[in-house]
Amino acid sequence: MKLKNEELKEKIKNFKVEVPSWGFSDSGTRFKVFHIPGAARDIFERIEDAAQVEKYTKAVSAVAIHIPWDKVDDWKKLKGFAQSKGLKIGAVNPNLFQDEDYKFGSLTNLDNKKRAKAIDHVLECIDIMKQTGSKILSLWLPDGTDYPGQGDFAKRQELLIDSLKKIYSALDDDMTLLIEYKFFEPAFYHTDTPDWGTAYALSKDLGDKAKVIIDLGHHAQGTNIEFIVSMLSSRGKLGGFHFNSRKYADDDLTVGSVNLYELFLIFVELNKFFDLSSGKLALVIDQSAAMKPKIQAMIQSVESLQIAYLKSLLVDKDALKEAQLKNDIVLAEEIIKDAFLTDVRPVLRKAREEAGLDQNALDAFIKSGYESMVAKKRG
Ligand code: RM4
Ligand code: MN
Ligand code: MN
Repeated sequence: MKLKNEELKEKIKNFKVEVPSWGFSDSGTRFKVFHIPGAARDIFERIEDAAQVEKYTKAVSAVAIHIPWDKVDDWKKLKGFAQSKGLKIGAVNPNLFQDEDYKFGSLTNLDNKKRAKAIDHVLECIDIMKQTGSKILSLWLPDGTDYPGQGDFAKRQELLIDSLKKIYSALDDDMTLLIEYKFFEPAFYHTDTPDWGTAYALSKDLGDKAKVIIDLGHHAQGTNIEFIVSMLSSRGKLGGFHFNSRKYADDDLTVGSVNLYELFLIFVELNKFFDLSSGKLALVIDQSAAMKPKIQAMIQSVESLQIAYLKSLLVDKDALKEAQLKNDIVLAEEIIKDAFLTDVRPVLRKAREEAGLDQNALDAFIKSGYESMVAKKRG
């Protein structure tokens, strides 16, 4: 059975994603940071820009923040500011990769003082969650080594789980710790949380409040991410997503720009375990469009997610099941492709219209003149 247009519209109206504060500021590569005129300079401007994405899409649930990049003196005030813009503070992301003391590791550092400093930083992030009403601690660990012999894997894991336990015990019952894995960068020989299996094992050791977050740019080329979704979800350990696109490395390009079919297949798998219109999974965009105008790039990403989601809802599940039972490989694949190749943009436009939005979000935003206004105001 395929979903009717009415059901699709209902689903898409309730489908919300978090946007990253860091996606609205100047960013670059390790070669150069380019300035985009009017790009947000602090968390207040980042929230203002996120509110633009919400204004034209009505698909933004919250703004994920990065500490200390988004640090303010008064967190209650920031929470109120976000609310005044119709937004919430979403996932809080500690930064364990930019302090001199973390050169040889943060949560795995052999030096007790430096390790304690890293733990304290994450505890500070939990305190920020309490003040802003955030329920998600999103932890990416940069720790690793560059050369064989540099570190002892098992010892580092021992220190890591010990640090994580201290962090875990500070979480409120309704908070979730998401562990984000990545197999390279900034370390190149090994990282301490390289893959979903390691993140899964760590989350198992910690308990129910710990889960795994998948970043689409953090796998070796060709990895079947849909399979990872299935493995983690069926074990109750998938906690969220960092959406972006990549061609070669952790490119953080706008969502759906390089491989929309992969994104669609991920949603097909997600739908088996979650109602994505329920807000239960932390769906976060993690991109930094170095060359594109930031808000336009974010609207593009939101739209790609909406399109991939709508297409995934079109898979005829009963027919697929039957084809699988008969081992009719060709038919099974055709059912998947049929959904992917359906143009869902008319449904999206209709849903937008019914929600009082302009049918073309990107166009409406560009024509609004917001970009030239902030370029003048922000200098
Ligand atoms: C990492 C990872 C994290 C993000 C940092 C900036 O590669 O994706 O989620 O916080 O980059
Ligand atoms: Mn990420
Ligand atoms: Mn990344």
